[in-house]
Amino acid sequence: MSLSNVESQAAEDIERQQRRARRVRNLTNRFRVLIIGRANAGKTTILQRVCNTTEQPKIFNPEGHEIDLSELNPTAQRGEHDIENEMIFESNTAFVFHDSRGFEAGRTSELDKVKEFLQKRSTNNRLEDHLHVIW
Ligand SMILES: Nc1nc2c(ncn2[C@@H]2O[C@H](COP(=O)(O)OP(=O)(O)O)[C@@H](O)[C@H]2O)c(=O)[nH]1
Ligand SMILES: [Mg+2]
Repeated sequence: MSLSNVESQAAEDIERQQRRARRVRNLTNRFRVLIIGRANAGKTTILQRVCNTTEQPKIFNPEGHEIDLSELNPTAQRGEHDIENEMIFESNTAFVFHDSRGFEAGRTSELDKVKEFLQKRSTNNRLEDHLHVIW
């Protein structure tokens, strides 16, 4: 394939992805993103950029109760990285994020948790509960 072919193929792929993203956004007002990466990789920072904000995210448990991250205790620390929790920036509630610290070599528990999470989300009836992006 020539370079220009590769470029036009890439442009087409982007266009298709954009069309798909628009379709999902028309169907639901909550765009749900799972972000996976090591602690301190810069996940929260990247999500702030996506939402064009510098504010700290708010974290809610699956029952919708806010988790107070100002208490720097082990429970709050865990709360921030529990994949089940929802993370939102108040200035841009169109996005809902889930955070996973990723899979370290030799540890399968985190991977199992993500697999189970994906399985559960994909079989949910409500589109807004589905995951739309895994990053
Ligand atoms: N040098 C540098 N530091 C970054 C970058 N992105 C984030 N950081 C810093 O890395 C630290 C961890 O970032 P954070 O977004 O909290 O990571 P998370 O644990 O993956 O959510 C913070 O002190 C950020 O300011 C980057 O692109 N370059
Ligand atoms: Mg973070």
